[in-house]
Amino acid sequence: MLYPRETPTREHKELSGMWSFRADTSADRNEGFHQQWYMSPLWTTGPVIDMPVPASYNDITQNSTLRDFIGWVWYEKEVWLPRRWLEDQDPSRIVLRVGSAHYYSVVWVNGVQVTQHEGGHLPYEANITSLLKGSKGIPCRITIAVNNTLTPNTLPPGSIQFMDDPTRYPKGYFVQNTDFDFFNYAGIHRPVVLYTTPSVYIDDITVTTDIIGDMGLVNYQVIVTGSEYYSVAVTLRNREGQEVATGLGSLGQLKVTNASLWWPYLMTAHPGYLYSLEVKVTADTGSGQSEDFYTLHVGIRTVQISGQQFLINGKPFYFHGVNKHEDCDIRGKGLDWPTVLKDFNLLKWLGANSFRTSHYPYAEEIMDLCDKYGIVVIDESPGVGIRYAASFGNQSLEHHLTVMEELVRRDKNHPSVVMWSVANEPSSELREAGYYFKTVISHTKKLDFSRPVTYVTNARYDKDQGAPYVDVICVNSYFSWYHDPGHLEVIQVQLNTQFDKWHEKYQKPIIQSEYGADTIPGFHSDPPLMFTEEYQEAVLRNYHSVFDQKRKMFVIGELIWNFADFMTSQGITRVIGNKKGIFTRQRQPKTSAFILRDRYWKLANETW
Ligand code: GCB
Repeated sequence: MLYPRETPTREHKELSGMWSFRADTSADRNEGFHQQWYMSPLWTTGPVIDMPVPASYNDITQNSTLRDFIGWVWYEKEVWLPRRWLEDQDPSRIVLRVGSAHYYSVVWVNGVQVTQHEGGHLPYEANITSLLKGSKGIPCRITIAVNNTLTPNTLPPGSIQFMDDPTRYPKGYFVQNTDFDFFNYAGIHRPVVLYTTPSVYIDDITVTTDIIGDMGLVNYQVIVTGSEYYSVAVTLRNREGQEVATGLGSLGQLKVTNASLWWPYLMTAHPGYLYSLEVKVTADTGSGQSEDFYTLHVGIRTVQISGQQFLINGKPFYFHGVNKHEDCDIRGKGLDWPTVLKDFNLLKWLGANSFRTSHYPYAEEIMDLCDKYGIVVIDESPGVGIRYAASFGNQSLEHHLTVMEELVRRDKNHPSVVMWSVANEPSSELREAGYYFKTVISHTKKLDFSRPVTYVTNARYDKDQGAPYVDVICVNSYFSWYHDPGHLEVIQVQLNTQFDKWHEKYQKPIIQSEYGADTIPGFHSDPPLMFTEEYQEAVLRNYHSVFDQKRKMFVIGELIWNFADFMTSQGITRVIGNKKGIFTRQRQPKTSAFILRDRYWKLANETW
């Protein structure tokens, strides 16, 4: 599914801003469907409030019921479309696209259901042309019902627990259980847009690249929908807009002499070099000629695992970066440009060359910036907290395969994406996990042969059932925190053992995909005590000294947990969220940020 870009043949109407909103607080959370709230303006069904889109709804009001709400919420917006979109003789398609809404969505336009979608982190769209053509003068009323309930078969999984004891809980009381450590923010998290395409249109483009000597090869495939009679012409332009290669036909290879390669941040003075691939489709529609035009950024680079090394453009790449979350005050997981840019500026300041999209796919707008700035990405699916036995069953597996299809379809053309991660910390020691991960990983490799695939484990090296199928071992460990809390002196021996055992068994490159310690900014103690800035610093230094012994051998990366403090559900181990950030939730540095900055810049200078 192509990102909706404005081009000479495509128009775009962004629907960000204020929407009408109503949570269905009825006992069975189903009044909206019974009473068909989509049939008339939402305000006619009962009280509505204003709600910004994109944003999580949870932290927008002062109402704790809405903050912790589980069930259907209803969004509605009325928009006028440009008259030329609606004229009968105009053959363009009108598409409604939602960047993401967590978790289930059902969408109506003027009371007619146009689509539904399961999954909270990937886009979906509906062709609504036939509903609107000829409807001169009628506003377009878009209703989106969104439900955040997680079950053993959703991704991430969860379970609803009813509390039936009337002496302890009010009637009908239930809670949402999950096995992941971030707040289950919900709502319409990414932009909603209406866009047009011609009736014969570019449906998909797939690009893979290769390098031979100083020549870059760009293999492309264009899928056109709407007619069998069309021609495809492609032009590749450099940053200056000069044409560097052209091709005809929907499948082909472009050769770029003296190619400027896409390099990660800090591996060259000009990271993130992007060409622009212009795709033009001309079709005979019977009533005349139609043309569609789309441009796609292309980074020429290769990714390869060779022995114990991870190579980008044939050079060993060491991941020195972070794990992130889409998380911020007030807007929760809603796309927020100031936060996005601040985060990229902090990554650059830190000298971080990479991050993992822990624990779900991030906004497409963020992926575009990774391409542009040369930030390398391990692109993770929402497969976090797969810890219920039922979550390894066929229904879950089928859904996981579908999610991987949607994720690869969305992100396959990003040069910044160098590896897929299909899950984080599943119960991979369970017998069922072997078949499950073998299937998900081989499916992902069939979808994209050009990138390695992994998942992130915290199981023991001799218990993990999925490790035989991954290309890179990604291990999380929290020595002196969850294990032997307070005992900094065990870190080095335990970490050495961890690396050596995994390596002995699998002979694969290893990334330390999480390590860290909760830290309340401003808490100090020397000698270090848990939760102080000194303790976080000491944990980091102990881990780093082992990384330094092993990184010339088979350790190919270190990703701190976490870039910034983030919100979690309430619990006795979380003091207003997870505090393992090296930045606060407001993006101010703790002492550890300076430690890592020093280290990452040294690593960058030493390696290249
Ligand atoms: C982990 C999880 C991450 C948690 C982190 C922690 O292993 O992968 O989601 O937030 O530990 O701080 O507990």
